[in-house]
Amino acid sequence: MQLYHAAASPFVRKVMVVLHETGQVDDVTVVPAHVMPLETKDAALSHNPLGKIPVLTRNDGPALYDSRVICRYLDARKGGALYPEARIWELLTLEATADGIMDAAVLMVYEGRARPEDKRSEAWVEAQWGKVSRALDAVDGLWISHLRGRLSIGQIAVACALGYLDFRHADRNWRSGREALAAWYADFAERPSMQATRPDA
Ligand SMILES: N[C@@H](CCC(=O)N[C@@H](CS)C(=O)NCC(=O)O)C(=O)O
Repeated sequence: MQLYHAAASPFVRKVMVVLHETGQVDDVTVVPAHVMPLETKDAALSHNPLGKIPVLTRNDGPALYDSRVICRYLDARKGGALYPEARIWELLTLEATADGIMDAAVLMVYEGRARPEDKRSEAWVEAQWGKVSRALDAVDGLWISHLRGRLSIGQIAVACALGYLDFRHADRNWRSGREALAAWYADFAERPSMQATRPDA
């Protein structure tokens, strides 16, 4: 299998953490990808018409995207422990919440990098941060109990979202007023799978 990859992408990191946690790192060859909303040439586009990464190519079927599909596929290959049936809808909603944080945080970066300066909107950037902030409050409150206990895709997704906030939006100080979440992340970030996939390493 080949994984279209960029170390800075929190969505790619989710997949990499799942590969580490399920013992499948050696089953995948990493292919560097250079994607941006205005990019039309990267090879990832030949596998994903949306032009986004991660993309996972397989020998026995069509390429898979996006990160939610790839993570579930990889986990299913190893027995499905990251998606326990008893809590499946809650975990998938938690994963969607974390992915939403990543979506908004990535769009904030694109606003500064991909859009010409005179067309950038401060109000739009702040509205994206509003989504991040509300979602963080929900994870720190409503969802915090789901971050405890056995490893799940919900935990991995939240950790990758928080890692991205540290990487790209450290000045926003997401930990402020969210002590429970900050304490949980300090612990989770020590896992070898998280250390091996740090975007700033
Ligand atoms: N929902 C997708 C989102 C993936 C995504 O937005 N990836 C970014 C990199 S972090 C990307 O490929 N951006 C290129 C673009 O938007 O054209 C997933 O979970 O895989």
